[in-house]
Amino acid sequence: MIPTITAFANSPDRGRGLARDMRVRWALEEAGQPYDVRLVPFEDTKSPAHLALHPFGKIPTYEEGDLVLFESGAIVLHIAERHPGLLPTDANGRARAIAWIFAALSTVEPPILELQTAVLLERNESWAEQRLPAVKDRIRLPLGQLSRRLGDAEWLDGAFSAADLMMVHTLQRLKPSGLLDEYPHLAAYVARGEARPAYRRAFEAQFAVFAANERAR
Ligand code: GTB
Repeated sequence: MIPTITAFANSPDRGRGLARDMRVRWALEEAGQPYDVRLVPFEDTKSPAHLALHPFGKIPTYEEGDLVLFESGAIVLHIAERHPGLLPTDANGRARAIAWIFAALSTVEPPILELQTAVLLERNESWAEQRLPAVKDRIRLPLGQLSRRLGDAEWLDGAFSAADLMMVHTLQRLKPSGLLDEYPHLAAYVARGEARPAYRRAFEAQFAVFAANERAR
């Protein structure tokens, strides 16, 4: 059965792969699983039809027959559990990969989101400039720890897995801040992820939406 995912019709990142449908597209490409995409205009994310799929009115969602999923982590894990190549086959390796997925989402990502909030939503506040150094330091702590653990290994724990997919996509958001460049091991790790053919295919597919919008203007 071909799953359908949702993505922004007009992603604010202008097709740079930062919205979270990219994680799902990338996992599906790694799995060799064809998929359909339903584009949702930003203003429709809170429509009753979309809220029926996603209780918080966000993208991505994933529909496969009777199954409807939301949360990019849960969707990627679902895909990884059903296709070979995205999770180790041994039980302990699998458990460790799932731990890294949680680490990406609940340890590394939250301070990165805080920086985005500070830069995008709070930039006009009188205290915005004062707050930034503390926000950046809260990112540097897990980044330094992650960088030391990764060292010059290719991937987090042996072969590439869904854990690397989630971590690479989480770290990518830091690129404009310059923070990633402070950690050469992590910058190289992200570049390795982006060089994967499945990543490239996923990126081109989401960029095509932006390119089509531009042509229609
Ligand atoms: N925890 C959820 C998940 O992982 O699936 C978070 C989903 C989420 O925040 N989705 C965002 C959304 O639908 C899009 S990805 N927002 C609509 C809303 O909140 O009303 C976040 C995102 C959007 C744009 C960029 N960008 O342009 O750079 C980056 C990330």
